[in-house]
Amino acid sequence: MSHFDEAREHIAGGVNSPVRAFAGVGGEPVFFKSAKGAWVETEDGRRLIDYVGSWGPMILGHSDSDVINAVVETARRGLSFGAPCVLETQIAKKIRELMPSIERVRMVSSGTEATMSAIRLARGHTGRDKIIKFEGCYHGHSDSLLIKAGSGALTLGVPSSPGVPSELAAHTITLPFNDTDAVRAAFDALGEQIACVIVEPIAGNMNMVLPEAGFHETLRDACTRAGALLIFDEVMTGFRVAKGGAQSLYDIRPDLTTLGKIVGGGMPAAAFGGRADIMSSIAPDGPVYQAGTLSGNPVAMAAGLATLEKIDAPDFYARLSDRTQQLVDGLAAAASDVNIPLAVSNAGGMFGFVFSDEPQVRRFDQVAAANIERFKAFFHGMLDADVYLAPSAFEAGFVSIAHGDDEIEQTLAAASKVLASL
Ligand code: KE4
Repeated sequence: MSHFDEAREHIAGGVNSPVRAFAGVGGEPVFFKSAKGAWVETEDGRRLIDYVGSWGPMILGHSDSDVINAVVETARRGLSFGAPCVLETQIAKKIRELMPSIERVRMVSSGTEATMSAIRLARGHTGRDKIIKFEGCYHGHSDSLLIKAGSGALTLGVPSSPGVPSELAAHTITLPFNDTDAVRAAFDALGEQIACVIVEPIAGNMNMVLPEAGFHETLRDACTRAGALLIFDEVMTGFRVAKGGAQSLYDIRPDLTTLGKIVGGGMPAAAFGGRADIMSSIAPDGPVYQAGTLSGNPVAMAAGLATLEKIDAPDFYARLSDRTQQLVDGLAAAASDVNIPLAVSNAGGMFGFVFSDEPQVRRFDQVAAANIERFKAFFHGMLDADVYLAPSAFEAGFVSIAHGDDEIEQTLAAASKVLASL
């Protein structure tokens, strides 16, 4: 019996999060046993170069000794208190130092919780119900965000999952990413009803899609004019694409930011925060309720704080960006050598590649129209060559500071062979 078969006898779908099940690429998922630096060791004794990094948190590489030591030392003093501890204040100060738009922060335990709370806060603070999100962006699995576009551009949303009441879906408007005309039309039609816009400032859940020039400025200006809040969902991009996240790359000051992944250093921790006047609406200061037994858990705070302190090192992002650029340039060259159309993108330690004829993908429909079967074959060819990529054509990839020349060269050598075989 395989690990997956046994897991399926006890765990729904055999996994605790759907993307891990390899449904997007076929075959059985790889079971990890341990990980160090850029490498993971599987239950069947293989060593793989890892470009998923737990979907983003492992920017230092797996099992960073300083993070592990911080976790162990903190755990020895107690796993959870349900009472304030200074570690929570220390990481809050560090987050604010790295992201000045965040004047007050609230720690939570997952990105879903962060975005769900930020949406409720935006609705409570503005007294409005409607929200705008973008096609291809994922913000976790809370009801208001599991919504896809209705039949028309401005018709209100429909659930993208059973279990989401249609009445709730009706308050979510889904627009095409990078479509500034659609944004303006939505605000012209519904501006005073809109509580917020939530956006992945660099989209990482439809592979990787960069914003076009002017897109974020249009969002910022439309929200300001209408009295709506701009929420940057930086769960993935925060501390990943730059020390100050995507908001520092595009020089945009969102009203609220959500964080996850790296902020927890691999432990269950996430956050939302932003303008002090808005955050004052959150309980206990304000009427918008939000809570969590393990919010600010000391062991998770220790992992996150140790991580944020290490990424704040001189030239950390210059080195990380160079490594990622080396990877995507190599992938593009290898595909070009065998006349396979491949659109690549990267920012900081995040990258994407789409088997598309488009030189750059800018919208979800372009990613959906790409050659998914070719992606699946590439994924498995690379896995056979001991390179672990995200098991879905709709996910981004992640490079850690522990990925060195050897790992990149081994990856590109494998890619050349696999691409030539497609
Ligand atoms: P979590 O609830 O999974 O911690 O975070 C939700 C979330 C929110 N916002 C963005 C931009 C995200 O990318 C995510 C979660 N990302 C996925 C990978 N694309 C997590 C992997 C999974 O679902 O297992």
